[in-house]
Amino acid sequence: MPELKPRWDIFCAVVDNFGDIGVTWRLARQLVAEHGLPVRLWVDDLRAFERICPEIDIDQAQQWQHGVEVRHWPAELSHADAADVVIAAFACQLPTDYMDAMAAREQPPLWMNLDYLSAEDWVIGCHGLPSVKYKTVQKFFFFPGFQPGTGGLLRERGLLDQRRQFQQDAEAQRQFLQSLGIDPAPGVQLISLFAYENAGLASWLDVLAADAAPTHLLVPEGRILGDVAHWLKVENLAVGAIHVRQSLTVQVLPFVRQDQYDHLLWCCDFNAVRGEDSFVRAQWAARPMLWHIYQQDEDIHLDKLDAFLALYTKGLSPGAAEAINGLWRAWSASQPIGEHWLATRKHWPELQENAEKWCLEQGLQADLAAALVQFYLNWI
Ligand code: TRH
Repeated sequence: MPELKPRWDIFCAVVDNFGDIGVTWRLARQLVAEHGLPVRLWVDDLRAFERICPEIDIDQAQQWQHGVEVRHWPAELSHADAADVVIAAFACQLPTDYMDAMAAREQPPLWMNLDYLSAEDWVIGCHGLPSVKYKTVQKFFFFPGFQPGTGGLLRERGLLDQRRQFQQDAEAQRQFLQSLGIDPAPGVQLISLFAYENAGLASWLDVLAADAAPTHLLVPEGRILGDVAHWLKVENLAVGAIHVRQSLTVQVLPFVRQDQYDHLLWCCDFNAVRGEDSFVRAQWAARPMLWHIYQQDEDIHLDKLDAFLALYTKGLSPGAAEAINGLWRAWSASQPIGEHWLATRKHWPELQENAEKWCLEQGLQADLAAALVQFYLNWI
């Protein structure tokens, strides 16, 4: 008799932006592709999903994409049979009917809360601990992270080899960039910019424009475009727009599918990223980067920023560490970063090396999907 695979349900409530759906979609695909598991992904906002996966039919309550059963999670969810493993992403509240169905099972499911990513030390102590209970069903904390003892980071099998090969293949990069309408001048510095609104942007663009070396800045459609338009002194910026100011070429890109975005990061010399998922993907690109952290109440995000910086800058010389700390902190506080950028440029080779080293080190950890599967195997 064929072995019965445990069924997995992942619940994703889209709070805002694309991080919630970005992470859960990646995880669902990986559990199917690499672990052969039957996975249902419940999403309350299919429009957000459609932005990162254009094949999504927003009118379908049930559809299959990349082997994942995608379910629209309606306001009222009844008659759902509970799976063997249930993941509530980012502390989303499961429907009561569904929790009742979990409790009604003969063998209660493994129920986990997949938390937000943080480099803070307390995460290690809390990862895997029991959380609340619903009737007979125990919930567990599952924390992604950068250090041993955490749940690790999402990383598909073979991703780093794929990335290396692509970065060594100038023609593949040229073709990819061309497919997005990007035709960089030879030797130009390529930078991608994905960020929230940021008053500090103008100071960076001033410095890039005045630099002797040319820069081609690639800006996917999104929240930062207003600040870019303001600096360019144009009314609005549509996809495909290209503007040149002294040494700086600014180009607006469409919002592309997740795998294309990865390739974009791999092509660039420097990536400005935000939130959670693009932040991790830029680390896998192994190039110097800048993180616009998601702002939280009472500035608790600043602790997360400092915790990550402490790990990321550990092996750097004091000058390079100071430059990166200054740049990242100023950017996340929407302060001018022109001077910090110039300081950072002075340490470029060291920062490139550090980005490679960090990626290698992180790549040695078990990836998050494998860690979840292992958690389940230890639990049964
Ligand atoms: O969109 P975000 O700001 O998401 C945020 C964070 O996750 C934050 O922690 C969370 O609390 C909040 O949402 C609700 O940034 P993030 O996490 O980088 O997600 C963006 C996703 O969009 C990521 O999966 C990459 C993807 N993407 C594309 O697929 N194509 C693109 O062109 C771009 C720019 C991004």
